[in-house]
Amino acid sequence: MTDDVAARATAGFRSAYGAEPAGRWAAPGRANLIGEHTDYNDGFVLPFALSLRTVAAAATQPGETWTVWSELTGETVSFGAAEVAAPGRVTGWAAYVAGVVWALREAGHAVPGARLAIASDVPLGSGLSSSAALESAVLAALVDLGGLDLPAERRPRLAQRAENAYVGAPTGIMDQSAAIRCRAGHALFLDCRDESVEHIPFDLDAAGLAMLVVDSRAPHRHADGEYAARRKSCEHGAEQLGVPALRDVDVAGLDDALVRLDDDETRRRVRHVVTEDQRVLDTVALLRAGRIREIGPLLTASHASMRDDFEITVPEIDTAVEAALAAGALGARMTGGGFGGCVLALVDATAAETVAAAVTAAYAERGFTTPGHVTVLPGPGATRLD
Ligand code: GAF
Repeated sequence: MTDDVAARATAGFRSAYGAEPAGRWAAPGRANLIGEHTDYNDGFVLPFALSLRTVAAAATQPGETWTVWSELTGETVSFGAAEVAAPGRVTGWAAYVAGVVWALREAGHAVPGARLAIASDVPLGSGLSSSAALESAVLAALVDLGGLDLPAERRPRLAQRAENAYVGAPTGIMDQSAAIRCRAGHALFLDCRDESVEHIPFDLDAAGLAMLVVDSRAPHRHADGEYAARRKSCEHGAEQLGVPALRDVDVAGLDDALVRLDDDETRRRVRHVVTEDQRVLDTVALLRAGRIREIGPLLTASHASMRDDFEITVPEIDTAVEAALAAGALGARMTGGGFGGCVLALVDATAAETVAAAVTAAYAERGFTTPGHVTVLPGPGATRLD
C-alpha cells in the first residue's frame, strides 16, 4: 500500500515539475483506541497509527515560494511569503500545507522554498485524521530539506498550531501526536498535559485478535460546530469547578463535582471526560499486564458514554457498534471526533468477516449506505522513506 502511495507521489512530482524529488516522507492516519475528547481537556489518549499513509515527495526550490501538487485535484497550488504571513490566506486542502509553513516561520525557523507532491491512502472525512497525516508528512519534509532543528517530540504542537490557527479548526494534540510519535506494534499512551508518552505493546496477532475498522459512511453532520460546542462546554465545566482543566477532576470526586455544576448538559459532558480519562488509564493497565482481550468492555463503555453523555454519535455509528457486539465483538466504539467516521471493533481474528457481515446486514435492514470495513494493525509514525 505504502509502496503504491509513495510511487504515486513520485509520479505526481515528476509530472508536475519535470524533475526528481529529493526525498519522500510519509505520515499515517490514526485510529484512537480509547480516550475521546480528552485531549483538549489536558487528559489521556491511546491512539495507534494505521498503515494507511500520506506521502509527500519534495525538493527545495529557490526563494520563498511553496508549490504543492495533490493527487486529490491533480492541480498545483503556489503560495509565497505574503500568503504565509498571516493565517487564512490560503484555503482548501492547501491550507494545511501553508499552515505548516506559517507555523514553522512563526516559531523562528528559516523554511526553505519547496515543491511538493502529495498522495494519500488515508480516506478523507472518515475520522482517521487525514489532515494530521498531511501536516505531519509536510512538516517532516520541510524540516529535513531545511535542516531545521525541530525534534519529533516538539513537532505535534507545531502541526496542531497550523491546524488551529491557520486552518481554523480548534482540535487538540492527539492526531498530530499519533501521526508523528506512534510506533509499529504499539499504541501511544499520551498525557496531553505534558506530552509525555509511553509506547504500549499492542500485539493483536499474538492474542489471536483483530481490530476491525468499520467506515460508517455517515455524512459528517455539523461536525465542526458541534466539536467547538463540546469544547466550550468542557471549558465551562472546568471554570465552574475552579480547575485548570477537566483532567484535574478525579473519578473518585466526580459525584461531588457534578452537584456543583449548574446544568444537566454540562454535567453529562463533564462525566464523559472524567470517566473517559479513567477508562484510558484502565485500558493501559490491562495492556501493560498483557490482558488485551479484557479491554473490550472498556471500549464499549466508552461508546455508551459518547452516545449518552457527550452526544456525538449518529444512528449509523450506533447501529455498527450494536451489530458488531451482537455478532460477538469483544468491544466496540466510535473512534475520532464524532458525528460520523469509523467504528473500531475488537474481534477474535477468526470472527472478523462474520462481524463485518453482521454490520453490513444491519445497515441494509435500516436502509443506510453500505459501510466499508478493513482490519488494521498498529503501524509506525511519520518517517523519511528515502
Ligand atoms: C478530533 C480532534 F482533532 C482531536 O484533537 C480529538 O479531540 C478528537 O477529535 C476527539 O477525541 O480528531
